Amino acid sequence: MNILVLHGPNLNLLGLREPEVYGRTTLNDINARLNALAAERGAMLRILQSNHEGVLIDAVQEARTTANGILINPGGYTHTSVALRDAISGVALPTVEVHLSNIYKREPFRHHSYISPVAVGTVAGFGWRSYLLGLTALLDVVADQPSHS
Ligand code: CA2
Repeated sequence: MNILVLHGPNLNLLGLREPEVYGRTTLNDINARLNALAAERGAMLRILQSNHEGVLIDAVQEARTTANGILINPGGYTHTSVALRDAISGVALPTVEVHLSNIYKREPFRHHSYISPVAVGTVAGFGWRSYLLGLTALLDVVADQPSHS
């Protein structure tokens, strides 16, 4: 099973800035925990962080032929990007949206996600654990698909 993990803009700063909002765990720490979980479950991850919308969209499109599912924290693009949503909808791969923070507890502009309607589900508010919960759910969803051998 192959999973594309996407981290959106500014998530490269995790653990280095604003620890009161996003915690002290770095993106490398999260990626290591995701890889450990994937190994336990017999899955392979391709992990990419980008600050550029087009790079994220290209990765989603590529996943159509290389991955069985997508785990994504779209960062600020959650609330702005019709194009990223269209790409996810277009590849029709099971996609789980994750957020470190509980976006519904924050500013009103964070309460709307363009991505949620094209995701299988969303995990938000559990810090770095949101990613592990999201990956666990995604691997279960992919394994349940009739097409999965
Ligand atoms: O809670 C999340 O995971 C978010 O996707 C994070 C985005 C934010 O725009 C979303 O509303 C919710 C922001 C990521 C920026 O990460 C930083 C980390 C450290 C320092 C500054 C930004």
